[in-house]
Amino acid sequence: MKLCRFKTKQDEVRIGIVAENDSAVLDLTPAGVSQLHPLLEDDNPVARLNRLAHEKLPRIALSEIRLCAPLERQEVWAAGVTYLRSKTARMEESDFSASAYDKVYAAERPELFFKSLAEKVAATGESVGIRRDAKWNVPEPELALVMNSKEKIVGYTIGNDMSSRDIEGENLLYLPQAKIYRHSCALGPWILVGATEATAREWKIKIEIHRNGKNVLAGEASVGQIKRRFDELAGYLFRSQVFPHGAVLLTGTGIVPPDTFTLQERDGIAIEISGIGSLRNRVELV
Ligand code: DO4
Ligand code: MG
Repeated sequence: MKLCRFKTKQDEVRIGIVAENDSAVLDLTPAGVSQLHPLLEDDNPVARLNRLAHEKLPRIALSEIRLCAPLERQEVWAAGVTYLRSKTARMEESDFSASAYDKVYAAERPELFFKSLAEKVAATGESVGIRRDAKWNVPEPELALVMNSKEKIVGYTIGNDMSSRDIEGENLLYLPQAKIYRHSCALGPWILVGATEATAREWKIKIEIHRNGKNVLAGEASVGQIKRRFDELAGYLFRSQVFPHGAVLLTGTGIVPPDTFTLQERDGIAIEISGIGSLRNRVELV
């Protein structure tokens, strides 16, 4: 079951169930649902959504609405160096930080960092940013876990952890500047509710980057290559911490473009996760 936030032509934000092979949404407003939060906090969100889907609800074509980022007040966090490919790439990027990446990949405690406030997240169709003071900018296509306030993984969405690799490579302490800036995080297009970790681990993550009508980069990874279990990542995120509005956790990237590649203004980024859908953004200079 796919759950979305969308804006009507009158600019009203509503909650919907994505239906008919992703071509329409069922507007949950007449059923009294105006926020994601109560659905994500429900003891059995899948059963609740199945009941709602059987009610007589208005159906709106996807072409008639604008999808919003599928979150409300959740903090967005990210895990790093969860794929072998990410560890290798970061060790090559920086002599200075190489041993830190090597150690964190093997360590019991994962690397977790704050990524974004909910209101700063770009939705599908919106722009993602590359910093004007960076020379080497890349997308990081990642599976995102959607967790409620009780640490339960309720669903999944697609994330882009936009990063400036030259800033990150210069000094590990610059990580927040390499990772957290205007439009550095995109999430969407919606939340897939209820899949198990075993199912999610079968999914493929693909990225394509288009420039002036040409495909300039393509890459693929498998969710199954993530080294750590999802409940392990969630468990560390919630240690000595509370998330009253829930949290979204990006699970790390397994696709690293060649070192000669950097994003340019107006590039189109399409990230697809086989079980979820696709997240599409254009690049702007920020
Ligand atoms: O510490 C660097 C960031 C790692 C990261 O974002 C990733 O592996 O996806
Ligand atoms: Mg990342």
